[in-house]
Amino acid sequence: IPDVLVIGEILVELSSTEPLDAGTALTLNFSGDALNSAAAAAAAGAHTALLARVPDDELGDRLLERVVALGIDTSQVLRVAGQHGLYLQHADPSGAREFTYVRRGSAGSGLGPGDVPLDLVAKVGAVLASGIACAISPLSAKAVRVAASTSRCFVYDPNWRPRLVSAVGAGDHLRALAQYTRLVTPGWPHEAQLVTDATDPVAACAAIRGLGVDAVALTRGADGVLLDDGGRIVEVPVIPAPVVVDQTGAGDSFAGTVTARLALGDALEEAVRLGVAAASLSVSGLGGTGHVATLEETRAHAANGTA
Ligand code: KDG
Repeated sequence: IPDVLVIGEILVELSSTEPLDAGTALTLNFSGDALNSAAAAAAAGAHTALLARVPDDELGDRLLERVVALGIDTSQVLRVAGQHGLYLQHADPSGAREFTYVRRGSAGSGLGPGDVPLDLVAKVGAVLASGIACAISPLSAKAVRVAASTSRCFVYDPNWRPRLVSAVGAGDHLRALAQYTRLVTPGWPHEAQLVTDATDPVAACAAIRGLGVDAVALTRGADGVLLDDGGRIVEVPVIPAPVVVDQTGAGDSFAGTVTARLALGDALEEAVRLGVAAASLSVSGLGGTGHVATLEETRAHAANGTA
């Protein structure tokens, strides 16, 4: 039985640090928030499985080789006919990072409630899913809901992507899952404010708990994480990144690491500290899984952060 089950779509990633144009060189990799967070969970020491639909073609074979190389259990991956979901990670004309998706109707977005192995879901230590899995199709959103309601410890990362879902839609997904959620990890302010008008982070956490969530880890960029565990508030400072190449997947690394450590029995505050450290190390590689720190590296980095 895995410690952690991550639900979502694994994407083909084509990345460049340049704006897109004819002739732009792109690097092929595999990513998607579910893969990024599963990789982090596996690296954090948890037996981690991915529940995902993957096209039954040669590119799908290469994708799964990468999943296995990241230490992830593929026994819950379903091979199906269909197209890959793809995203281009590139710069916009101002140089800021941008994602362009080619994923509507993808095989991965066809994951449905009937694909969820309920017996297994009830037994795994924790289940992690994100707002992206809810945004890609109503069917996939239902699969997440069924898994959340069956899991003993459901972690939800809102991961709001305006190019995939409106603010109203993203807020509705969070509200629908709140009653099943042990921990939610919204970014401040945009993701938290999907469901609350609060302009103060502590008040926002209280409002989100009011929806039925047990604990909130509000990620505030350079201001660190504000953890509200049933009303007990803890500030967890960021740990400066030793090398910054690309922020993609940092939030996924945080969510995956925290979920893994919770499933393995760490106290929530300790899990969050390790999540912060793993996210800080993850930005040293290009793309969603460009650098996945080992638990040893993460622990050492966390210790530096508190020294
Ligand atoms: O968090 C990083 C993800 O956004 C990236 O890997 C692509 O999964 C992705 C998405 O749907 O945006």
